[in-house]
Amino acid sequence: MNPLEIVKSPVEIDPDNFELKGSPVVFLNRTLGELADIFLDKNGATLIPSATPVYTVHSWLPVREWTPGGLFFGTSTIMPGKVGNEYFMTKGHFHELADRSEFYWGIQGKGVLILMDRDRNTWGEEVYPGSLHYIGSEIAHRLANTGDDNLVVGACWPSDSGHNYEEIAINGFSARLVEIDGKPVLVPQKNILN
Ligand code: PAN
Ligand code: ZN
Repeated sequence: MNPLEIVKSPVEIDPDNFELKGSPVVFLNRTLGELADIFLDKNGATLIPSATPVYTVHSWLPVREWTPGGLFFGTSTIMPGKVGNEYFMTKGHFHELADRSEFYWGIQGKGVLILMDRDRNTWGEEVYPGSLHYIGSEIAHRLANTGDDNLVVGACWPSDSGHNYEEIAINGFSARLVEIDGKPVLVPQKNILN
């Protein structure tokens, strides 16, 4: 950059679909085939084509991962849908440096941000356009789409957070977000496991 020059930022949010445009942007598409294990109803998952996109993430990583003091930015789009009566959702994770926090904010659609602390207490925050969410230290987080349209959520997290997916892959969250009588309800996992 030249002194006194006014330039455009290399990355911007597309106002039509909220995806990130520019460079460098990392794009991730998570299909049902690779996520089937996270849903309770394994049989229900086989009834949906495995190539069905469940969510996409566009991320701008302006610095190398693990750089202390930097920030990453992403927009996640969770598609509408259910496996059995469980809403389409993200894998969910603790951060690998588990004290690293994160902001989420609702941009489009409706859903629930599912949060779980280290004592395995799980609760949710409603996500809607304009909702703002501070995900504190040592809190696992997962997004679920409870609406009929795409749920789009912005996120900003420290560049030295990392992602610990393993713990959730093994132990899950202690509650699942399912539709009961047309409404989203967090149901303790032990009560719905066979
Ligand atoms: C988000 C998430 C994104 C996808 O950017 O990574 O919503 O969810 P999973 O990573 O759980 O698949 C974030 O929380 N970053 O830290
Ligand atoms: Zn995170």
